Amino acid sequence: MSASAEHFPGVRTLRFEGPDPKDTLAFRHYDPDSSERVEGRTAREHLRFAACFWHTMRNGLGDPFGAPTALTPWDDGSESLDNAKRRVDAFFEFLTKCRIDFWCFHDRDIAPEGRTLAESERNLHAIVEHCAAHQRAGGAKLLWGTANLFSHPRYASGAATSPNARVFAHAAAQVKHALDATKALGGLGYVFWGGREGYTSLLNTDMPRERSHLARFLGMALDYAKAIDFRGRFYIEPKPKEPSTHQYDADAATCLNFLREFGLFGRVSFNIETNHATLAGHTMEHELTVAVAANSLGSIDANMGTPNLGWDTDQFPIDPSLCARVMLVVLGMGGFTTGGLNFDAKRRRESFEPIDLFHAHRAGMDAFARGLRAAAAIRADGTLAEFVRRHYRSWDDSLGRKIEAGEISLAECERLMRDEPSPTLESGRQEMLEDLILRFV
Ligand code: XUL
Ligand code: CO
Repeated sequence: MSASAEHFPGVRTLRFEGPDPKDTLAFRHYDPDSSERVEGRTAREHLRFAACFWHTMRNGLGDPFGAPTALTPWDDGSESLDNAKRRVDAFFEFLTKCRIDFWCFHDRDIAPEGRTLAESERNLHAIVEHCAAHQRAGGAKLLWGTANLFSHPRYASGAATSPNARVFAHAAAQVKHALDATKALGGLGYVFWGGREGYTSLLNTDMPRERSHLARFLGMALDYAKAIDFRGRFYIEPKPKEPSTHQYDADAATCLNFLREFGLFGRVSFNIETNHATLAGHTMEHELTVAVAANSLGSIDANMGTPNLGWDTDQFPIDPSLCARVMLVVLGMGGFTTGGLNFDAKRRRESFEPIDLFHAHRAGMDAFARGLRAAAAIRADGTLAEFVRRHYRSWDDSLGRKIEAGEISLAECERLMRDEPSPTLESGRQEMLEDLILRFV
């Protein structure tokens, strides 16, 4: 690790000041040093915040109509290894000052791509060593790594699902290197997000063949992880579209079907992202609930979108109500194990100063601390869980139990019900329950 200059001069390590802070950069709700426990863990142990290298260090904040705006005084704009190392230095300084315990990366975010895979691997290796030195010196730990299999023109028609077998092989080699890097950094997980693993037009696409190639690719990665004794957990990160018109990893239910179809169920779990859930026409709670029901929720990409825009705006999750609904599901599954809350989020183009990185992450961290507290209070209060239990109580009677156990036939149902008056329902009380949640947020 180079004895580097300070890249965020004038920014002090963020502190907790409570609800009425003097400093706009102080935590109001998240106290990383508090020993107070909810459901057996401190807020820090529950929330496991991560920042991502790609948006934090590599996103210039350009859009299709305008040039990048982000000010990055530590970055000389070159593809040199020295510049890459300086970005890493700035990133770890940011993580420490922002009190963020974990980080995530794509291979090509942290290290420049070379002319050959061998040269790219050498670059990656050099930067991984540099990151490892920061980690050893007390810096953040690696939540997960991944490979960028979507930016380079060779991946225009997909990577594992490319019509070209040599592109598949190139991508496989890239994943091998990315897995080596993730293992070297002690990564707790590895993500597959299928940006272009899908199609833009079915006219030129052999969908069944592409899906089987994707399964083969995952299987090869799992085999390699075993061979190198990489113990991290594999996650698929579902998303329905963008950049592809249709992605094969569209949503959690689609991915579960895919994993079961190809015998991969139980070996790969999910990294669920809020803005991807809403792009799929679901709520985040829906996606999380589907994943948890299959015992497959690993980690979360924490962000939010602007629903009326309809694309992946990757905004910081600053809505405590949303965070409470997310944390209700996370607490319901007993909390994270290898996963955490990765801010896969970028500042708006207008928030271009380095200090905005701190404002944005701080706001997201405080919103999740509020969400955690609210979710724990909702669970302690018990009204919601009791309502749901009572709503389904007929299933605990003898008829319900027999149906659930498969001990009653269609003909027997007919015999029992034919002369009974039509059953009546009880109210679902949706508005009362929505309001109940708000009481705790
Ligand atoms: C893209 C996205 C990715 C993945 C990692 O929408 O979320 O950044 O998180 O490849
Ligand atoms: Co993501």
